[in-house]
Amino acid sequence: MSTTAAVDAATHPLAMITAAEIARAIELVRADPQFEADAVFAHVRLHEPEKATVHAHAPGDAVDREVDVLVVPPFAASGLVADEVVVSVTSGEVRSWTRREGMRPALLFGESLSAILAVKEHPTWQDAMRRRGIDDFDRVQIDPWPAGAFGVAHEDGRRIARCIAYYREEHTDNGYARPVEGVIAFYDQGAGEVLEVLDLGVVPVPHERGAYLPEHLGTTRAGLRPLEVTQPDGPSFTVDGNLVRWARWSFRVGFDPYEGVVLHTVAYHDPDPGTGEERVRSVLHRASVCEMVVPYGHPDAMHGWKNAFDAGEWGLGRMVNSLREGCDCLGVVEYLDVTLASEQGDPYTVEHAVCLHEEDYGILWKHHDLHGGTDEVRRSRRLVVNFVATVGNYEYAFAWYLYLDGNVQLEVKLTGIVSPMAVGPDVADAFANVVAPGVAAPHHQHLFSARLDLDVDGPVNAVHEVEAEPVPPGPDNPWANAFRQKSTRLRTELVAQRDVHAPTSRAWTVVNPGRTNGLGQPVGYQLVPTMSTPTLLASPTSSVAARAGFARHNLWVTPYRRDERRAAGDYPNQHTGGDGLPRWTAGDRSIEDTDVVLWYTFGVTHFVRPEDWPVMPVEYTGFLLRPVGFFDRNPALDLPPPDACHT
Ligand SMILES: [Cu+2]
Repeated sequence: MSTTAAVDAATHPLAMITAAEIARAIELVRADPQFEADAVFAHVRLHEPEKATVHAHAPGDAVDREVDVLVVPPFAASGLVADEVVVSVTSGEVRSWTRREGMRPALLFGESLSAILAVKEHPTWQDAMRRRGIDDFDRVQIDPWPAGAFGVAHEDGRRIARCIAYYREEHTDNGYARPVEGVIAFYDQGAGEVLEVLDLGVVPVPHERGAYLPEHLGTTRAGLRPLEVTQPDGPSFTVDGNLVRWARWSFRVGFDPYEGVVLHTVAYHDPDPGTGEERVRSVLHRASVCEMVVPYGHPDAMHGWKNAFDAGEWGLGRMVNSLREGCDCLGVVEYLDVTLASEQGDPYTVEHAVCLHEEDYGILWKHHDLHGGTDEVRRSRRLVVNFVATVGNYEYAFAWYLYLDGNVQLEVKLTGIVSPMAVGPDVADAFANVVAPGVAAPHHQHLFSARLDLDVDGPVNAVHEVEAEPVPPGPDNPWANAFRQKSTRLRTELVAQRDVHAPTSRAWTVVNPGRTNGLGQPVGYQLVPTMSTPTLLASPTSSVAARAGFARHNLWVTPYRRDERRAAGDYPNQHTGGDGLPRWTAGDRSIEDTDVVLWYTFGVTHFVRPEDWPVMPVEYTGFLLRPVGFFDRNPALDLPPPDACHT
């Protein structure tokens, strides 16, 4: 046993992982005889405790802290394997060490850096650059991409990346404005060598630099005066460790290398209408964006293979930004730092990775009584938990909102720079839109999977599909106007693979059959598709349809299993498909009166506009969870009128 300084005991099973816990976990892994010299660490994260452990925990209880370490041994020695290790940093023992044969971790940053250096030195690649008039390779930006699974010889038994290139005249140029079309280098990340350089044909490198930095644009517009958010008495929320309390809500903020922010134990502290006593009512045990895929819809050899799994192949948490006050977040802001591990196992902290603050959100409710002469208005306010991931060219800002009326919302803001292609003059292309002279952007989708472990007043829940059903005209419908609310119980997993249907306002309600409200109705929360959302457009026979099976339907429901965490499985990188939701649901398990998990696929189909260039104004997607019979009446009735309304 080593002599490392003791790890401070965590005070809650869901507390965020600390630098000391990471260091201790790595020390334990390195000391194990199964550890191979020069192995690297794809992730080091909290091994989330069992639900029962979380529920049983009382303040002051001892906590056994387990840490997940994904070890990637040197490729030459062990081939294509990943070792899943669980250690207890509390007891100082390795709890399990599981070798996963044939599995590839997310792309490793260190290997991506090696790929860039190796490609630039490769004579075939250099010749391809010279054919495009590029002699100074320092001005070339190389982006390694996850290669997908297409049955090409390079994939077999290897971890590979496809490396594509962009030209930067100056260091701070927008590289994406000048794609170097037609050149793909296949890089073997395990062996550390370039396997092949493809040259699909020369297209001129676009000339415009696609500038967006103020110093390149010259002038900025005038006329907008300061808009400041002031909260003279401070914010209405508190943060204690990772426990947040605000306006009758409480929850814990977790952070995962792939999912980014995870909300744990989201509960509403509901005053009993009779006694006024506070009842802590569970809504969500855990909520996150567990996977996402960006399938491109262009059929040519340069772009047809692009299907980035930005969570599972890169890591939304690994790509998190530090947020800046007054820029990313406005108002009285509290930040959470997160601690991650480098691939060498060293802990590092991303400061201000998550921000929390309140936003005014217009009117919450209002009535102007024409007869009685009263006029009542209440302001809506929301608490936001926000983080931003930069995945290469794109930015994704994930905002979880909690509201005063019991609503919970996830909004994803898509911005950054679209992935472009260079096009010759006068080339009509049905699969891409021109955004600048010589530059087009292939059509693509961004499809997210939210994993929502709802525990509505407890874990035992049932799921109903609810939608409008017009009634045929007849004696029972003499005005031919009638429509009823149709509610269909979803009883098994295969039946519960459902799609959004806007004409009938289809939504899904999770109820607790054992708990009723004051009106005798089962309490519930409803998943509402508030924005138009597609499913996967690629053919069911495509590689991406097999690998991102979750994206073929908007809704999936599974019985809770702790290790069913990521919609495309734990190892989507170069996976040939079928893992995750399609595999788990193949047995068509019962989802009746059990602990259910909803998986919601949502997103956008992006036909890129000129206005999306050179940097894209935010496009929004997301969904809403709202109480349906969870309360007996408007839970925001007791809000005080705004001070300014007293006159
Ligand atoms: Cu897009």
